Amino acid sequence: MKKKAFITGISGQDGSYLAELLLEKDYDVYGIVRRNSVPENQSSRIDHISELITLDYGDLLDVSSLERLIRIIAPDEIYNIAAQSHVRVSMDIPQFTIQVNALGLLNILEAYKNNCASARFYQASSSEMFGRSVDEDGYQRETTPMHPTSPYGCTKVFGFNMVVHYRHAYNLFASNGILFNHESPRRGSNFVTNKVVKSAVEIKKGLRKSLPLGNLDSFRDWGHSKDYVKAMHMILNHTEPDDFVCATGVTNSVGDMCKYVFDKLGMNYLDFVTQDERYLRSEDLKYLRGDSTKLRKTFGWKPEYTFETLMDEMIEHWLMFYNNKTK
Ligand code: NAP
Ligand code: G4F
Repeated sequence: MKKKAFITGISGQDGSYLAELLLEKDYDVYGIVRRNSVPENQSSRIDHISELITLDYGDLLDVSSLERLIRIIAPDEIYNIAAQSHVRVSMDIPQFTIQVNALGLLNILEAYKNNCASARFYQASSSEMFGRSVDEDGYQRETTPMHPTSPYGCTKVFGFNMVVHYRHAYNLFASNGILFNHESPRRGSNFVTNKVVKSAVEIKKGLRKSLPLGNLDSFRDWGHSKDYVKAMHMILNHTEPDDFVCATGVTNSVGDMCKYVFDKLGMNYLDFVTQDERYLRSEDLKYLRGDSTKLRKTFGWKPEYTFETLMDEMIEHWLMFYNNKTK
């Protein structure tokens, strides 16, 4: 019998790559999408697999939809990938972020416990939970204390702890992937990597003159979403429920990333990048570098993409996009 996977956030960056991976592994893939007045706007990442997956309307804030679908589908694996995932936006809409990421997580945990407790449950936890903490050797790992610096980070700490609590209290196979930043051509264009790459290509094509950014001095450990969804599947197919950091171990500043991208396009980023306080955060997380030794030792996971090949793929994507547009 084919395994059944239920994915919240299937229309997002990770959800779309995860759905592709699970189809390759011969799963029946189910997912929820929120009602949107322009459905085309939210299905662009999964249009190419729409005939192969089963989509229903659902929302983390609507317990009835979660209960009903989990009961009817009876999935083997539940991936809770959905979230209000933008850290800066969580400072503008903190209550909404907490409702979706914290109460929404509780809604789906309850729907899982009450309707399909023999399934396995994955929670999309985040390196943003570490916030101000860095271990003495300059890395964050499973044992690093959590001191989040945003409403988003606080919701993810809540979600992480609830998953651990439900695992112990109700004997559930519920696991956390603590994923560091991961990107791709499917990344929302208001996250810094895709914003920089898309804008740099637009500048190269004469479509814009400058690139306003916020803090250029923060460091992130950037990997590729395709590598990270493989880790999600490994974590859920382990012999026991557990929590794992997934990261490349390499960190670069936003300024380093701008330099790499503009250099690749034959430009000097200092000629185009400006600082705009609209993109500064009231508190920014300054430094992330993950130690994923536990994941690597347990499953043999290692990323196929480097920072450079990730950026190259994103640059290639936007070059092709604008080349096709002007044909
Ligand atoms: P994303 O591209 O923003 O996708 C988020 C998905 O969640 C979208 O499909 C979105 O649907 C859906 N969603 C939002 N609110 C929902 C709700 N109330 N009910 C149902 N669905 C809802 O995010 P991502 O980069 O793929 O990240 C996936 C998950 O990993 C998120 O939980 C994020 O917080 C976490 N994470 C991401 C990273 C990273 O670097 N990418 C790192 C660590 C953890 P709409 O399109 O309708 O909004
Ligand atoms: O690309 P970002 O918005 O990602 P951020 O805040 O690190 O969050 C992402 O990674 C988390 C994992 O650690 C996920 F949990 C979360 O869901 C999301 O996927 O910003 C990265 C850095 C920040 O320091 C920000 O201040 O880039 C800096 N930055 C500078 N200028 C900017 C900009 N970020 C954005 N989005 N836009 C700017 O103009």
